[in-house]
Amino acid sequence: PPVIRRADYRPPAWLVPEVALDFALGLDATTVRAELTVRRNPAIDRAPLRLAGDGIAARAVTVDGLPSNAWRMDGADLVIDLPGAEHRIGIETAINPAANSQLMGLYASGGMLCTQCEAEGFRRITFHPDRPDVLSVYRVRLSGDKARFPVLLANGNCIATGDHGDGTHWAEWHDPWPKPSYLFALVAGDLVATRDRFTTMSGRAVELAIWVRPGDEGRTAHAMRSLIQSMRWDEEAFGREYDLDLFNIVAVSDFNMGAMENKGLNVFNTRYVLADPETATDGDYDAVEGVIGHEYFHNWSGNRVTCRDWFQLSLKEGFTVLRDQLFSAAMGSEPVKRIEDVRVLRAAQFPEDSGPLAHPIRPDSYQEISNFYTATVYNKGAEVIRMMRTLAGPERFRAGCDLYFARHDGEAATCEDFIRAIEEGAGLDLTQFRLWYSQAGTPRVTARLDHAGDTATLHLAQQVPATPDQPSKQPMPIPLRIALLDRATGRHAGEHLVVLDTAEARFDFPGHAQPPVLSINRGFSAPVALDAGQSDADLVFLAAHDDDPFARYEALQRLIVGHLTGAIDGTLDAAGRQAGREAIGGALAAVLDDPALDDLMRGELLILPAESYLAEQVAAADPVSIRREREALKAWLADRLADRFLALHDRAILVPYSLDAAARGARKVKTQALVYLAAGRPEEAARRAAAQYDAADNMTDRQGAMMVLCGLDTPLRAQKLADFHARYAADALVIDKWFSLQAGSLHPAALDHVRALAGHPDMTLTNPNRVRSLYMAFAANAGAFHAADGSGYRIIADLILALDPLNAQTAARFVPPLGRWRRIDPGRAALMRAELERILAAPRLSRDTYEQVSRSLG
Ligand code: DPP
Ligand code: ZN
Repeated sequence: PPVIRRADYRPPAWLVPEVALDFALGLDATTVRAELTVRRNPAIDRAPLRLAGDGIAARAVTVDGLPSNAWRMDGADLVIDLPGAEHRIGIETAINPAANSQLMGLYASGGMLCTQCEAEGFRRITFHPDRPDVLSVYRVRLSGDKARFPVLLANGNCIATGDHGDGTHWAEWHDPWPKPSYLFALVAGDLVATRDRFTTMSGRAVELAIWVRPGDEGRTAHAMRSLIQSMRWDEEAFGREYDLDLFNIVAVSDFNMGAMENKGLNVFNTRYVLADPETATDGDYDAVEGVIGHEYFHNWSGNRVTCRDWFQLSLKEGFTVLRDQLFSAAMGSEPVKRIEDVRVLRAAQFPEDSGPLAHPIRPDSYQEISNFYTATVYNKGAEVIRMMRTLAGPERFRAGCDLYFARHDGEAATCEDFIRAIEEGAGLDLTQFRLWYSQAGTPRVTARLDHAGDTATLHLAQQVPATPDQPSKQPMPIPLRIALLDRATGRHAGEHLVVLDTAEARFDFPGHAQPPVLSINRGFSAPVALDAGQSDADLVFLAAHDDDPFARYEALQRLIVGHLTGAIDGTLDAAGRQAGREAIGGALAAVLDDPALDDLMRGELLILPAESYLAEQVAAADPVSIRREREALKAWLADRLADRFLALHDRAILVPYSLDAAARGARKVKTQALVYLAAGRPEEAARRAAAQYDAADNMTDRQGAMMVLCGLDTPLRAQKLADFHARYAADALVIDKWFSLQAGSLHPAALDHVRALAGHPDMTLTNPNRVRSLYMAFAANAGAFHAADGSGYRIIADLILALDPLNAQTAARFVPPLGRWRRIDPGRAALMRAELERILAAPRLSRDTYEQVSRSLG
């Protein structure tokens, strides 16, 4: 497949100011009549009109209303030689939505029709330039069977409806805002709406509707509340107002992504819309709020200002992730949200950045753009913009954003445009900062604190590791929030922002008669890996006294990571192991006892570093010893702190269900206590988990109890799994949990369970949520996936081969776990490579999977 390069960008030869689409809808036969008004880009002369297609054929072409044969196919492109500067092109195509298993373009899902066009799905509907720098005003006519498709939706406003009198009806939609084709959407089906209204800051009344299948309307309240909060927050925090009279959200069961920000018609994976206490966990509630916010915020950061080309994806995604993170922080606990965001970054993005698929947040080349909807583009992209905000301060950052929106409204912009607007609006020089956009790899920062006389001196050094295609790197500007804590009082005289922008630097801090304790990268001000070489005693001190909640969490994490990596790589002797455990036990006892902590934060502090993060800390990971050492520490802690964990569970189970922070916190620590007890007191844990399961009046408690039981060898495990399945057999999203719980469990036979579940009647390759529920949970379960005989790798490789012809985008998402082979012990690495090579040898591999596998072997 050809390689597309950022450096090769050329402006479009033809613009398409208007698009009119007429759909005669049918599940297995839909006819599309498109009329494009095309205008020659005066800057580029003589180029023919080139329209992209994918798996479609033109039945007829007209030019200025007359049948034409001045067109030809060039590969998948339709090319027309046009004499003038402006023409009207008519094209008729026919598609079969029911046969569209790729879920790109127009497809059928459970009897309804819907679209997904980002990034390049529109060309599966009709021929079009289908590039984000071609913006058009759309007029869309939908007609179809009244009984099958009583609801007909598209972008913008509904301007007319009618009945054909023959059992079919029609609706006409007009979107006044010029948009790129990837934001086009239509939905047709038997849907019911939950409705509300929002009045914008300038007084515009907006009708809100969330469309779901009949029967699901009782589960939309949280999504609607989140939508209204998003609309209000974007006005207050960013001055951004909604711009249509209508905002529609539709929930769809078969969906590759989480959701899609189509103008005025967001299409969502059901899992990010539907929530009620019986079927959704607290984590699900947060995810709904976050994704509703994310897609809504795209209306400005993505739709009003879109991307010039797909290399600029982080322009909208990194920025919008930052916006949704700030929103969720404002709706709940800011420190807890920050800790969660960093945990996701470390679990998903750090491994990407240190592996064969590493790429800058603004990539330089791709074969298939779907492969670049990554944790790097999204989550590291958000961290990079967050650093600009830290450097500027919130007010000046806001001024930069205001300038960006004002300057580029209605345009397709670049990352460079964004940086320049922040530079000018916020008054920053970001010359060197641009390296964050071009260099891949997680910088490693070393910090040492000296003390002499009354001065503390901070020595900092940075190193940016080599990544594919980028063997040598330049130093980047790394903003580090620091504080120097007095050992006697635990206080400090104020925070400093130091910027490390050279390979090495020193910073002097006078006024310290005694050596202070260094608190560094507070709030995770820079997305770096830090080696601060601090003693266990200092880390225990910080875990107890640091006034920055993130830094407090981080001190505890570093204490535990230091101990576990020593245990994993065998550098820890028996005395060191005991001393480390005592230090961690003491720090966690303090966390359990501290009355000033709320339970949400306590629950965060109790979460041990993830296996994937630990694997990042050692040169060649042996997943079995990582699992063994982590579980051994857990068991030791459970034993040492057993009374405290039992008391915590006893206290937490008395708190009645509600969505307030105290009740959510109680639910979090309730299951945390069981997680520890399961390692050290498995029988007690099983008994309590079964009781928690039986008494549960909400999914958080039920799933937490089920998770603990799934990891234990107890007859209660099968018993409660059967009950869970029977209870929720009709609810796909909960059955997804049933698969995930088993595939992700600590049970020694988890791999056998996965093999059996692959043949379960509820398993299907046609629903991405279901596929992910089993196989993603499995691939993330290091103890099972990395079975020494390679059978775990074979399961994932077989899945990729089976899924690739059906749904290439989702299939390719399973390649990265196999691509980690360089960081795994040599025996396993060879088995992982062998599976990648087996995939690569398969005939007719999709571009998506081919690119990921070949890069992974690279
Ligand atoms: N729908 C995906 C997102 O919102 C891609 N734009 O991130
Ligand atoms: Zn997005």
